[in-house]
Amino acid sequence: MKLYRTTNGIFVEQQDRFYRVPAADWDELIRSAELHNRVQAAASATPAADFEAGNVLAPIVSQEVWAAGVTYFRSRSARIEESKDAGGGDFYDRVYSAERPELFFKATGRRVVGPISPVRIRSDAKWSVPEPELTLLINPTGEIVGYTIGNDMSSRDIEGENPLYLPQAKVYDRSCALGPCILLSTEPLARSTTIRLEIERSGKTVFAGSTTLAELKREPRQLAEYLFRDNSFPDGAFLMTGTGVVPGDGFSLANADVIRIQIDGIGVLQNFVA
Ligand code: DO4
Ligand code: MG
Repeated sequence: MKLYRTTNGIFVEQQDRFYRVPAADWDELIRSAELHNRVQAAASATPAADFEAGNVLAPIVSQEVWAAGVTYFRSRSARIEESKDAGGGDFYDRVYSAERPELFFKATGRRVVGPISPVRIRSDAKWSVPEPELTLLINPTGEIVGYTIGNDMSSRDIEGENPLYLPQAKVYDRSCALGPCILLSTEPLARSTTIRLEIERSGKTVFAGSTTLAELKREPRQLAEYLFRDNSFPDGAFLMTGTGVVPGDGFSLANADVIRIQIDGIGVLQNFVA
């Protein structure tokens, strides 16, 4: 079942049909211990005729967005390279193999955009990339209740200059995209699940790459458990699980680039830079 937040209410998609989901509001539904049962019940009513893809919003209101880093070997290597003048080799390598993951605050709902909307590159960054990431939706009790697609927009020159600049490289207006829906499931996704990134400039593909969850070094459940240690999320939280697709060092995003991220079983999140 895929859950959508739209300008016209909340809908669930099941077997290519859409149904309205009764709820006081998005936060109330996401907080609910009965989320799956309520959505399942909605999907056994009469299908709705008023779902429109153009009305889809980011699936977030009061949830915080956090992110895990250096969870794929590709990210470890890219970070070691970008931060070599700052002595980066050691700490990125150490966090890749440490038991404790790197977790950082990424965004509030206000900084997040949904599908088809513009993401931003920082005005003071010279090297910016999208990061396509499987993103967990975790309920207030710490249980993974669904999955969405995330884009962790990153300013690589700023984080590479000094790791203490990470919050500036990662957190700014429209630095995060989520959507288009929540794939509701408490089961882990298959390790063969593929994450694809395509970047288009003036109608031409300028980067394409992919990875699978088999390359993700950490278990999503373990990442969620670390996030919820001594930390409470009364409205639930999103946790991006890190990138395994990093364009080559010569590539930087430019204005009007189209970013397309596809994850098997969830769909496609498309945004453009503006
Ligand atoms: O350590 C810096 C950020 C890492 C990150 O965002 C990722 O690996 O996806
Ligand atoms: Mg990332």
